[in-house]
Amino acid sequence: MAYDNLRAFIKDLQDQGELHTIDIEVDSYLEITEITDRISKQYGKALLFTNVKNSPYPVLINSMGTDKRMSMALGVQDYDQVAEEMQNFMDLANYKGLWNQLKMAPDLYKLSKIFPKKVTSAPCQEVVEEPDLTQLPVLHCWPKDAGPFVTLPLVITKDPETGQQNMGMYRLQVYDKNTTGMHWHMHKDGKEIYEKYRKLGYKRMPVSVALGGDPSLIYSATAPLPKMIDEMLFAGYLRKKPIEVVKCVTNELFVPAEAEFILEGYVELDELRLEGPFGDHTGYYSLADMYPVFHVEKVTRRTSPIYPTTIVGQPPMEDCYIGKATERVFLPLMKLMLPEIVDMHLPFEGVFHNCAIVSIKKSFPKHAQKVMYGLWGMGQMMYTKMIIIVDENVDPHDVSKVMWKVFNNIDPKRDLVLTEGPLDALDHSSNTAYFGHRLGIDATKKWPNEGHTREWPDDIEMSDEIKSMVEAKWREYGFENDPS
Ligand SMILES: Cc1cc2nc3c(=O)[nH]c(=O)nc-3n(C[C@H](O)[C@H](O)[C@H](O)COP(=O)(O)O)c2cc1C
Ligand SMILES: [Mn+2]
Repeated sequence: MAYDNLRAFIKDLQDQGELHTIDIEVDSYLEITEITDRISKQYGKALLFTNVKNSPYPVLINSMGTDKRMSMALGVQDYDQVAEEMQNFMDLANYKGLWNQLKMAPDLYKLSKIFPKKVTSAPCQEVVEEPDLTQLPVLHCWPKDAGPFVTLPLVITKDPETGQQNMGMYRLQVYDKNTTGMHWHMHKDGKEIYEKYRKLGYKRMPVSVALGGDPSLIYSATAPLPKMIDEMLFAGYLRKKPIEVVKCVTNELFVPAEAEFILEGYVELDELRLEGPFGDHTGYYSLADMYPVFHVEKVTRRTSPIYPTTIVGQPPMEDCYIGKATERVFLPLMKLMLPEIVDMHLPFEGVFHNCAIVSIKKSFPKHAQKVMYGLWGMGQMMYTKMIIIVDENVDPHDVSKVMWKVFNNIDPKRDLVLTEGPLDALDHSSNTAYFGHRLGIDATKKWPNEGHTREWPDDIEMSDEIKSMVEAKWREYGFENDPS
């Protein structure tokens, strides 16, 4: 089921017993973080704070903080439902040229049903006002943060050459009433578009930021989509209904009509300012660095808007589930390019880009190495610091099993691959920002034609016959639980 907007999602969370409302006064300085962190670690409910000190607006947090709520946000029972349809979407979104258009005529009809739909009046423009970001209940998340940060923003930009919009989630450090940092990392689409404006000689680029909207739209801003795909189109696909968009009051960008707040403005192309530190999803503070500045010219909003946010820190937290959705939704695409992949697991502790465990159908010597290099060449997988490859009979989600294979199956000199290449901007371990060393671990069974001349022992496993016999007699042995 698609939600029209954030409040429809909140209502459903409430109806399903997934929302806890807190009406006593709370402070956006650290207190909301401490409450939410505890609830996250207990795998608890979404939280709605209705009475936040020094702000007229309520705060919604942890709304996608379990697999159940993340699935609700995507409008599905479980992630696999979305994964199944991913291929169709890529075919659709990638249509090019007349021949393809003709070939895909029936599909284009489908595309027309998910393309963002322009409207002329919108709830997100019920109120148009001068910016005062200090009115928003922006969280100062952690003690050593440089200030308050907007943590769930949908940053909308437009490619100056193709005219296509992009929507990415990049945190905003609030500096004062009308300026924030713009923390798009080096490898992201927002930054690439910024560089295009610079190269073309512009002085500033239009940027608008939406807060709120259908949760599938919020998710889409985080999804590692190929550059040519507008995240709003993807959101339309997820919700099987177009995202309604409205033109901004002060610039040419189209923003989600159902959002709670829109911050309209621009980024100067020759201005940088110190941004951070910020307690980040690695569980560490990301270091202060120079980033562009976002100047807000107008705030438009609903009459009674709700401020959506999240906190990141030591896992598990809400963003882990956003990442888990991405792991599941994008697996079919990876399989398209690397069909030998059976399954993949990005453990929470690896905060997505530090560890990928991948099971493969191994069919030729050094196949594991081929998959590692393939992944390091693929979109945002390029900065996966550690890739562990196991055989297809090992479930990558069973980390204990995986570690058993790693500890026992590897000859370190032969089976470890050390490469140098891009790392995520948040990596603090490398002595150089943005690049460093990555490790591949081939934990598969080694074959004679890979140079392993000794016999490789079998896994110890009981015969099916004895297993069935024992299962059948389980209760006769006096056990009351299931035999599994
Ligand atoms: C809660 C949250 C906060 C994020 N903050 C940032 C950020 O500050 N900077 C950044 O470059 N990416 C950040 N990301 C990751 C990007 O949103 C993600 O890589 C996305 O695919 C970028 O979109 P793009 O490819 O269109 O640039 C964040 C993700 C989440 C879930
Ligand atoms: Mn993008």
